[in-house]
Amino acid sequence: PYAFDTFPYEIHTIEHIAHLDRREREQAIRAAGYNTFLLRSAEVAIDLLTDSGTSAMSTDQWAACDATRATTGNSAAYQKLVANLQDITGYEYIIPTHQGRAAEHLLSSILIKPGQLVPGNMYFTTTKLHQELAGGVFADVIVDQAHDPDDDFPWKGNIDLEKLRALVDEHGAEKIAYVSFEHCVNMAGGQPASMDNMKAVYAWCQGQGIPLIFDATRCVENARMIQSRDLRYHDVKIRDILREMMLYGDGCTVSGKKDFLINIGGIQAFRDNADWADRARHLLRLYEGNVTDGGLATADVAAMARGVEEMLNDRYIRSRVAQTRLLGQMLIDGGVPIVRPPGGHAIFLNARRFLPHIDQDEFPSQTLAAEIYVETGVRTMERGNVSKGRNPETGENYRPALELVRLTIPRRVYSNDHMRGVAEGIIRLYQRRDEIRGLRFVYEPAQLRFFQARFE
Ligand code: PM9
Repeated sequence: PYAFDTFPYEIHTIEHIAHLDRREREQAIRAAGYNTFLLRSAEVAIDLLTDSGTSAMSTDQWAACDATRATTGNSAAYQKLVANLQDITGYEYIIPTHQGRAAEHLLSSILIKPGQLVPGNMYFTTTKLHQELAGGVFADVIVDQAHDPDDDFPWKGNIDLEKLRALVDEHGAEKIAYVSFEHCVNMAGGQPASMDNMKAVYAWCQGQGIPLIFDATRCVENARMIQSRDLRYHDVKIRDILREMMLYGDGCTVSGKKDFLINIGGIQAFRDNADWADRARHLLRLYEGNVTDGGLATADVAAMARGVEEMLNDRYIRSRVAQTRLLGQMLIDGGVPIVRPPGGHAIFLNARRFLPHIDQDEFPSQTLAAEIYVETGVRTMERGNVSKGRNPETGENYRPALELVRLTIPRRVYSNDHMRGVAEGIIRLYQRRDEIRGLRFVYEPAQLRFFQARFE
């Protein structure tokens, strides 16, 4: 039967975008130290830096913001947020935080004893840093396919249970703080985990007495991938898929700035461990704000309470993931090397294949992000060895297998016409790729260097 299948919303307010000429863009990127993070937003035509905090909110969300009274007390917005998320996740303890890394700080402080290992399906920058600050050591247990940009395996976010077993055999279960399981793994290219993998890993962890905590930042996109790629779930609602996914964990951290369709906010949640929840609330009070707002204004809590309802709209999430796939397909058709298959929130260019003549010591991903800006006015993000940093023991730059540039699509912001413009510009750049030269540091911060680093 015919199904009406367009974006399930219309545009309410518009914002004009910049139009700088090429010479102005060259000046802007030089002034920004060839770091796209340091460009001024007014200099950017289409902003694909991040999908974090960049969603267009709905009229209902703005109305919910407007209708709240500012209070640090137990607001109606907080009550609604807790009720909604208890229903969606099945978890009892729902604790708002001001964003994802605040939840990571709480979790790492509670669950990690110095010297313990934290196995995870690839690292994320802030997650790994908080694990290390708590004395933990990250161990990568993602499937091998995730490190190969050309492998079309549909579940590149899966944990390799054999790698996890080997780690526990070698060190003992008591040496493992918890398993950190990210949905739609960001650094792997927005690649999902399968339902079977979540179920199997959780069952095994339970047998070993090891907690499993999700990074559910992009849980809805992961649910959509399950709906489209796993035949058994084709006719199952996103809400029900998500509820099943969350069954296979003891809790989660969330950066609400992504799938929750808000500009600021996060969550720390636990299934039923009252002790962890108590300790999280204690730390929250100490470092962030009230336990009913996590340091957020009540209006932001209200926007989150409404956002978690809207994210479950099947038509919305289908169009969201389809838009990302469309951009990926246009680039593939133009011969541009991208991480395959296209992920949920972003398309990742394979900078090693785009710029094979630039050595990793000259930062191919950083270089490509800067060149894309000059060519098109589009802002993208480096996700290669500048993000990965240096090996603390040797001081050398890491040389990760994945040297990527991320084209991250904000939710409900750009049309497919914008995607066409992005693809055309990058295909044009690809055709003159041999002219592109590398970069070197002129300023390198000690931690999370990609945010503030400058190059020439
Ligand atoms: N991700 C992103 O652009 C925002 C800033 S870091 C460059 O992808 C995961 C999977 C994330 C994430 C943020 C955080 C931290 C945790 N987990 O930014 O603190 O992708 O809300 O969340 C960014 P917050």
